[in-house]
Order: sequence, then C-alpha cells, then structure tokens
Amino acid sequence: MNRRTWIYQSFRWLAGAAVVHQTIGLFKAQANTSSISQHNLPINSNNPNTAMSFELPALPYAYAALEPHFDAMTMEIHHSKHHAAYVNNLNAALSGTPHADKTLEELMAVVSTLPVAVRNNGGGHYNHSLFWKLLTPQAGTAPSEALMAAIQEKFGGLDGLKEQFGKAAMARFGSGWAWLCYRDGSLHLCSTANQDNPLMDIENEKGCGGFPLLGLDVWEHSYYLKFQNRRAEYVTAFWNVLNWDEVSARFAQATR
Ligand code: MN3
Repeated sequence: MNRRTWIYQSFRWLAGAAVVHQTIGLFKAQANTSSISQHNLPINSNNPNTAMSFELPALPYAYAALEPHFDAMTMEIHHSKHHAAYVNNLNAALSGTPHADKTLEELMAVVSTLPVAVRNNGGGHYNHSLFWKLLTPQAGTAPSEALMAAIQEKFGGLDGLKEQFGKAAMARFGSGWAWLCYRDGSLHLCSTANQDNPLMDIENEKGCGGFPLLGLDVWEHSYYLKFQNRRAEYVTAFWNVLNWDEVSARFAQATR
C-alpha cells in the first residue's frame, strides 16, 4: 500500500474505530475523585472536565467463565494486574503532555513520534481491551456470512485460517501478538512484537498494518499457569472461546 492509500485507510479505520471503541470500552472516562486517587494523576481540580484518564474496562464475564479453556487465575491476574499496569503506566506517561487528551487510536497512528512508554502501555491497553471483547463463554458463535466468504476466499475455509493463524502465533519468538487484519480489501495474518499492534504507524513499514479483526496474546503471562511451555495448546483452546460475533462486527466496520 502506498503512503497516500495508507493515510486514507487510516482515516477510514479511525472513523470506524470511533464507533467500535464505544463497544469495547476504549473511550476515556471523565476524571472524577476516585479516578484521580486511583491513578494518582496531577489533575487540576478547578477544571475537572478537561482532565481525562484511561480506565481499566470491566470484563464482560466472570474470571472463571472461560473454564476449562482459559483458567480463572490466569484471567484474573492478566486483567487485574497486567492490564491494570498498562493503564496506570499509560496515564502516567501521558500526564501533563500535549497528548493527554488523545484517544488510543490517535496515539497509535503517531506512535513512532511518541515516547516508548506510550507505545508499550498504549499498545498494551488497546490490545487487552480488544482481547477481552474477543472472548466469550458462549459456545457456538460463528463468522457472519460476509466474513465467512472472505475467510473462504483467503484461506479456503475456517480450518485453513486456524492452521495459518496458529503458525503466525507459534512463529512469534518471545512476547507478542498474532493478528487477523483487514487491509487492502482482504484478510491478512501477521504478528507483532511486545505490545505493538496493526494500528500503529510503525507496523505499516513492518508489514503488520491494517485494521485488527482479532488478536491473540502470546505473552507467556497469558498461558503459562495452565499450559506452561505449550503455546500450541493455548492457541487451540483460544478457538473454543473466541467471540465470532465480535470479529464479525469488526469486519463489518472495516468493510463499511
Ligand atoms: Mn497480556
């Protein structure tokens, strides 16, 4: 994709993301007394309406809801400790800077110009907020007709997608994420290191740019308690708790 196409696509995705992120809890809450103390932010109490901070979104299910596929202790530590730390560190990194009022999507789009703490923790907050929404205890969700057609065209069917997605997840050395993205009118698989994601401007250069439809956390903290070194078993378990309704909604958003 050339630069002009990339910029055009990015604006389309940002516009779409403005709708989508309302459903995944990525919008900032107005600062209030509790969030000030919770995040220990130097907020001007005379003008509370201009002070914003990111907040840890509640999970849309109980920690144990994804058993036996994803275990309760991993879910609790992952959400209440790991994700919470990304949120707190992101707020600290943005506090008092000209970027403090930007949305996550706006930060991702210019992340190459921002401090590495914003890249790591902003990516961490975006990725995990998305990840929780992509999981569900409800069995039997399925790709929409339109998404299934795109999967058929690109991967020859669901089994082909799962096999190739699994390879992307296994090939990521160390910590990172595996992604299914929408880019240039079709589906693409790729992976990112650390907490980078396809919305980041840097991934346009590295080949994992696009609109993320689904992502899988392959940091060891996401599977080690239950699966130890067996990442492949964790990837397989993921398909049992994936919320295809959410993936389908994101695909509809990306292709609107
Ligand atoms: Mn994680």
